[in-house]
Amino acid sequence: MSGACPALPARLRVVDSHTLGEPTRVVVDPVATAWLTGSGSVHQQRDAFGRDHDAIRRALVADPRGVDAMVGVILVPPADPRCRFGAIYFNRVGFLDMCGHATIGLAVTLGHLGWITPGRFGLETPAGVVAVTWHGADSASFENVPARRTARGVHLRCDDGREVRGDIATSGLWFFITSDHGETVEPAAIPRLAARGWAIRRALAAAGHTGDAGAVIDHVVLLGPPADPGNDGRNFVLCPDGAFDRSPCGTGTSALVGCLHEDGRLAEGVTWRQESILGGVYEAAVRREAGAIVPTVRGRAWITGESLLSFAGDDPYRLGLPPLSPQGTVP
Ligand code: PYC
Repeated sequence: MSGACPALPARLRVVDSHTLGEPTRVVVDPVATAWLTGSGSVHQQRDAFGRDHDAIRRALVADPRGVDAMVGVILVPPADPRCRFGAIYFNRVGFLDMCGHATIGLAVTLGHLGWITPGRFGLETPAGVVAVTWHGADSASFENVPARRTARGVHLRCDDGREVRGDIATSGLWFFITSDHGETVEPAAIPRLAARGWAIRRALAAAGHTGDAGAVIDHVVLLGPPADPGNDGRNFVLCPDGAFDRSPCGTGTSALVGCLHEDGRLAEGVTWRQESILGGVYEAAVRREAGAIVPTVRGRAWITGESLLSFAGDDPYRLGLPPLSPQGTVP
């Protein structure tokens, strides 16, 4: 049960936050530098961490120390000279190339610690360079890697009999985005929305749809009208760990505004207010640069704790509980 993991210390400092309800845990303990066995780009360092220390990932964010939907962040030295920090993102089932809510949580955490002052800094992620701005207090934004739609109006026949049409798009992570899902996007429908999301994931896998280089399309965005007429839309986002995003999903909102722009529904520089299933709002916009669509997303995060996690040597769940359900798998 406990497994060996000599690189995991008995105590580890972390700062926790939530971005419109979606939790982030940033490791702020110097011991984490010992985990960095790789060199080169953040992508390469992330792969080396996954190869040599994957047990630490679950120990940090899975039960009993993590909470549902939590994304962890480990800071690494950036290779790109434009960047001040590098970030590795992960959840209880694996790694993420980029994570919008965790980037906002990271900026607010760095500000809270006094490691940055308000302003802009470069962040190297496995997906590429992201320009992050801490606006002070709870507010942060990030200019994401470009948004790209790779397939439009994809038809899927789900194993529950429903047929859906939607787009495959990316902006750091891979998404299937659809309004054609037959559900009401409201909190009372979360179990049905999650079931619909999984049915779509199975249909994507069965039909062989992937992102670049066979990447799994592991996030599903179900769109609906906003609850607040002051906003532009609402979403439910199913994440690969089986949790739904409590925030409107930073990378998902980036991919969405890219599609809206391509469809002529969102002009450059105009703000799109994206509501989450719980009602939290990201403000997003796009600009064009050398043909690419560059999204920016702004949101708010709050510190929820500064903790010293304990990993006692005789704790049978020192490395986290084993996966308890088929979440994160496409049966
Ligand atoms: O905000 O990009 C995001 C995100 C991805 C998964 C959970 N949150």
